[in-house]
Amino acid sequence: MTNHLKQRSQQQPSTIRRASRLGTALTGVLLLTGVAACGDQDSAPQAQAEATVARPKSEIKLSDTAVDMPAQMPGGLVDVQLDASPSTKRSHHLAFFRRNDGVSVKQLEKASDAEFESLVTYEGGNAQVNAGASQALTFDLDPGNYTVIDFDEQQNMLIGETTVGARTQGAAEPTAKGTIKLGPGMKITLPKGFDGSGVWKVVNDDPSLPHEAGVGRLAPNKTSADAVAWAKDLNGPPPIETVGGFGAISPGHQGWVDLGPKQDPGNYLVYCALPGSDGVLHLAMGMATEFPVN
Ligand SMILES: [Cu+2]
Repeated sequence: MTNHLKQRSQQQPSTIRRASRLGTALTGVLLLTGVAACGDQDSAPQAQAEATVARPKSEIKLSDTAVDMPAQMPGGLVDVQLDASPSTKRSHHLAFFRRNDGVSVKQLEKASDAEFESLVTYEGGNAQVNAGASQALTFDLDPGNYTVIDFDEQQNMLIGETTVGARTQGAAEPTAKGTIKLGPGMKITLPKGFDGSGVWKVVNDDPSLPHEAGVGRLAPNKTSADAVAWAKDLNGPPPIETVGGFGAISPGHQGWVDLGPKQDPGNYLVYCALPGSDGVLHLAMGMATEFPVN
């Protein structure tokens, strides 16, 4: 895993590099979630009665030395607040990996690129949090054992561990302005009126691949085609700067991200910079959709 990530970090400028790491690290929670939620709703009266349950909250403190996270987290929908210490000198990009049953932390650390994806479920993550800043996310976590990796720009990793317990039954989904659909295939579908601010739901509709929803600002006079072309060889300055997003999630999974206040006017992209098994970034295969901020 380490080599896999390092390799990408050396190739990619920091903004995309970060998003890609996020994507890789963060994906993976919602397949089971979606299935469970459907099952729960089979009993309509019960589901209605339970819909008043508040979503549980978890806080993760980020510093230069540790990922300070709860040893146990609730399963299902959970609001997660990432708070970066004002004194931290690194950026923080977290990825939540649920280790498949029986997979140890050591196995993950030793895994090759090809092995890694078969050992985990991508459960989501953030794009980047810097010193003194916070990020609000809502995950839909599958119960199990997790390795949470906090990457900085140089691909240094801080590793946290947590155990995710049973799903909170009846917790309501966050109120979102719409849903960003990842896949199927190298396609991102933005909801009508998507403006890159506020709370958005992200779902992975791909049958087999993890995807992320990075949000980036295009450099002046650059287009999504320029970003796609750049992602093919990563030569020269990136035409896009990451401003937020939700990390990688496995097929059938979902999450929510608060993209914050309105961005500066300009042209933006929602993109996925996860690498495929051949190392080619999904972005290079056209996985980006442009939107304006007026
Ligand atoms: Cu993708």
